[in-house]
Amino acid sequence: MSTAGKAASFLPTNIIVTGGCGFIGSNFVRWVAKEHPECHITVLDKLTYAGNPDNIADLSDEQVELVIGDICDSQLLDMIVPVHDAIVHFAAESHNDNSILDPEPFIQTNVVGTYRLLQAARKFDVRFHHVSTDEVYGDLALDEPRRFKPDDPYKPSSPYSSTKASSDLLVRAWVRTYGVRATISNCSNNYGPYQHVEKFIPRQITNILDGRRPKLYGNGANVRDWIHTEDHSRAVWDILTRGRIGETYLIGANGELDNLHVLKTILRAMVQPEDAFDWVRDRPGHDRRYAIDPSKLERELGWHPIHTDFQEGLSQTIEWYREHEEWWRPAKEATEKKYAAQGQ
Ligand code: NAD
Ligand code: TDX
Repeated sequence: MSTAGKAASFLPTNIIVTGGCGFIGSNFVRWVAKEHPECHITVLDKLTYAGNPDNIADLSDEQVELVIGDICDSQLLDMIVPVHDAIVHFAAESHNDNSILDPEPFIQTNVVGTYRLLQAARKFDVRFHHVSTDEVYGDLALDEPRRFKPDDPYKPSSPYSSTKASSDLLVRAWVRTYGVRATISNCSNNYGPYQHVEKFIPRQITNILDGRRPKLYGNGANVRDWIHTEDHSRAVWDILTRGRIGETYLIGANGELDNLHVLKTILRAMVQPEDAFDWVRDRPGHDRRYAIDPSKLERELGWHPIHTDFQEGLSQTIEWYREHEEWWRPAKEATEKKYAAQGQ
């Protein structure tokens, strides 16, 4: 029997969050723990270089349990999935630059891992929400009035985005063929606390805190559509609990800004001269612009972003990195060494 199109409308009480020790996953876990204390959360995380158990260490052991393991491990999934009522799937290799250097882990985690989770969701009839990215739609020209819509064709450019696109297609097929109760969300660029120092905003903030110069790729004109990670968390919960099965929802907060503008905003907020940065080698195949049309999510589920003042959200994020040097310091040196080897 087809499940497509039906509203999920359920309140999960025992969920698995894959990748719950990463940036967005841990922010989601923290948000659910606070807003839905009735919901037990099992975090399934391999703790790659991007996963940090400290991100959720202060949450109650009774509500949040960490299982260290790989989403590709179907024996492990057979053990933990049956006692849960939903899987919220954040785990991924998530950094474009890494995918250009070595695509292999992206194929494994993003494609094979999603496949194994879908098989488990199917076997144990568990609700599945797949967290994906706007990058699956490719890029837009800088002057194009259009924004991405859920039914746009997939045109991924990088090894990362092509593996995310592949995983989305698997989810769509598992809904249609096997009746898996799944939804997909494709979100724009997130910012906020706990983001790895390899990513644009934390890299520049921690460079300045560390006495290094920020690094801007290409000509700085590339546009990203910024959303605070807490607004992303709320949208994922709304889709998980009230979204229509088989549907794709785009999550975005009307936050289009070019990279040069974002960098200058960081420099000003940190009382640095606006030209105190280095232009560095561009990313191969660098997507020009992402832009999300979130109207389906707003119309169907009544979701709206709360963090609408980017400058304010950015200032809070800068403060978080200023106050949490012990969190970012261990990864900083190796990250910058890797960039330097690439001329970035
Ligand atoms: P991240 O790199 O910060 O975290 C990824 C987490 O997944 C880490 O905790 C890591 O240990 C874990 N992980 C990786 N491989 C695993 C495996 N095989 N098994 C179990 N755990 C594994 O990523 P993020 O930026 O928080 O992104 C989370 C999700 O959101 C990803 O699916 C990403 O594609 C998507 N997304 C990210 C953004 C963004 O701006 N960062 C925007 C839209 C969508
Ligand atoms: O040092 C830098 N200098 C720079 O100019 C870095 C690290 C990046 N950039 C540019 C490249 C991009 O145009 O900044 C922009 C943002 O870069 P990233 O933080 O690497 O993000 P992006 O490639 O846009 O992808 C992000 O958003 C979509 C996430 O990493 C993905 O996981 C998500 O799917």
